[in-house]
Amino acid sequence: MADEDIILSELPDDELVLQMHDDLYDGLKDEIEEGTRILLDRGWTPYDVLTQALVAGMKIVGDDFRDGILFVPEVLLSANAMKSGMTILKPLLAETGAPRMGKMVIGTVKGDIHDIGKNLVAMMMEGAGFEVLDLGINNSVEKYLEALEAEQPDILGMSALLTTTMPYMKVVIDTMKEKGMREDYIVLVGGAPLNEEFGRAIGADAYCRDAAVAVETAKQLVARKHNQLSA
Ligand code: B12
Repeated sequence: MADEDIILSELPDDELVLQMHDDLYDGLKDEIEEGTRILLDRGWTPYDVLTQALVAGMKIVGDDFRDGILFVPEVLLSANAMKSGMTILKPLLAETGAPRMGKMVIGTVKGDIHDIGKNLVAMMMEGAGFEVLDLGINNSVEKYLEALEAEQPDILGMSALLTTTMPYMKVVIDTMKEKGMREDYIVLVGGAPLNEEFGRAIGADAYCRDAAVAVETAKQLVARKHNQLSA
């Protein structure tokens, strides 16, 4: 069947999700927005739409980019389609009425323009009751430190998607140590090429493999920090 013959609203859930993976792959923004709204209307939780339709679809894009089947212009279209779906979900994820849990400053490191994962972490943290200040992409150590001093958050989150930019996280942490401010903040790091060992080696408090783990880890570490302060 040709694409134009497909009526998204007539597909059962499982086929619609597969179709959304295809549409994300093809960078079809309008279709992704429509599919996102249909799943929500059918009673899907925003989190399930995000993980099963959007993040799972982006995984396929990522695999084919890695294998040289897709190239930057195509992946940019997919990323834009993903972002338009995320824009619909964002207010819904933030609407949980959770009590204020703490504050986070988050940003992608210098030299790196990937922001989808960072945006997702920011969204999920907001949904879990954290106040989030998003510094965007390509952040220098000075930008991070300025934001820490101005905002006094509980958590600093850094994202890097390139093996060439992930060492910059250590530059930021080392500078925090030099200035005697490392212990004032919980530092969380994430991004596809990182792992726990790397997180430990650069002196972060934790590496988080995805946004759900980031939320759980943040809650635990903030609770621990508050207990220490009140002890
Ligand atoms: C989309 C994408 C792009 C888009 C980015 C659009 C955008 N606005 O973000 C575009 C097309 C612009 C792009 C460009 C490039 N890309 Co690119 N990109 C990707 C791709 C396909 C998907 C990334 C993504 O969005 N994933 C979906 C999100 C949801 O997952 P995530 O980012 O991993 O985030 C989750 C976790 O990691 C974690 N997390 C992330 N950040 C943080 C932060 C904190 C604090 C915490 C706690 C957790 C956390 O939680 C997130 C949510 O669950 C990846 C492939 C991959 N497998 O990752 C390549 C990939 C990262 N890119 C790659 C490359 C090489 C490039 C380019 C250099 C290509 C080029 N030749 O120009 C440029 C780099 C430009 C630059 N200077 O940054 C390589 C990196 C290889 C390497 N080892 O370094 C990858 C791995 C593809 C590959 N296998 O070749 N890219």
